[in-house]
Amino acid sequence: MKHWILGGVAAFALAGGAQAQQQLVVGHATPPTSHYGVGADAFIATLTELSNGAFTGVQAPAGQLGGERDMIEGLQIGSIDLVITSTGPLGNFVPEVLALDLPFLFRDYAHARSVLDGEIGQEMLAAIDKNNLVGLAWSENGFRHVTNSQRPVTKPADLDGLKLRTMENAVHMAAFQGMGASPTPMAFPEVFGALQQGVVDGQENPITVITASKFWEVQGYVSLTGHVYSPAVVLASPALYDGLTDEQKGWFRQAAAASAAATRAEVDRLEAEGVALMRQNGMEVITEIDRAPFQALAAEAAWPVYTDRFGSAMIDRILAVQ
Ligand code: EAX
Repeated sequence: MKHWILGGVAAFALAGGAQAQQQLVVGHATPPTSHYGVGADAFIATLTELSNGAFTGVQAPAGQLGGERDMIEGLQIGSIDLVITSTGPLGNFVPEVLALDLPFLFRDYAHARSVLDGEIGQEMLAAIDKNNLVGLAWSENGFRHVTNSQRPVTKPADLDGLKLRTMENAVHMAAFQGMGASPTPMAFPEVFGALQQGVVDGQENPITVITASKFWEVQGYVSLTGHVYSPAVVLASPALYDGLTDEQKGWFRQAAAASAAATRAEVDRLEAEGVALMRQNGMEVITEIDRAPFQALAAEAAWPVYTDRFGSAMIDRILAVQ
């Protein structure tokens, strides 16, 4: 009798009387103090607080779990819990999302955030959910700019012949092909080394990523082309998320919203301070760019990659958002 009671008490404690703690891992491709790192920390802190410690977490930064495409695949097979990623490779899994990576589609940050925080953003998260992923919230990477080691880029002809690393994204590759560069798709963890070795001459990324990655060590020029607004998204593995209670799912969504807010605030900070930081570290920053010729070539080459498959209704809806 005594052993049974003892066993019963122990079993009760293990069954949840004493809150079992689960440690999660949040993967992303940029340094731990980057805009994604700040977002990962905010996610973890918020979830830990809301769950009263039932869930804790650590970030796996800087591509420790692989490139963004690898991490998305890890979510699908359940080997990775949570990822903060750009939409770059996501279009290979959720083609509807390619609309968000079209060059020169979003007017500015306010426009992009209005779209993603509204019904279009919700529709895109629902499309993500249909592809063995869970889209928790839209976060942010930022407007992308061209860096290279060869020359200042002020007009499309300056891109001629440049070997330019792009994300593994059909829209981006078509855009740079159209603008005259030679696009090379590559996972982000390989980019710094490829630039250092001269495998590619340049790449394109937001100020957040250029500064966090210290690309000034291997790139002498940055041209503020702002050719693509690069969304980011907080994703969960269905293997993790589907096993949660409704209350716990609410905690994860609140934590994802806090993550996105922290990342956006860091993007705003670096948009204000990043040009000076890049110049202080030796980059020639070309700020005065006539974007019209870039826009004409990029849109003509890249938009059909999306519209041939989905038409232009979504584009028209995005353009109509104030
Ligand atoms: O999401 O691959 C890229 O250029 C991305 O901007 C980077 O991984 C951050």
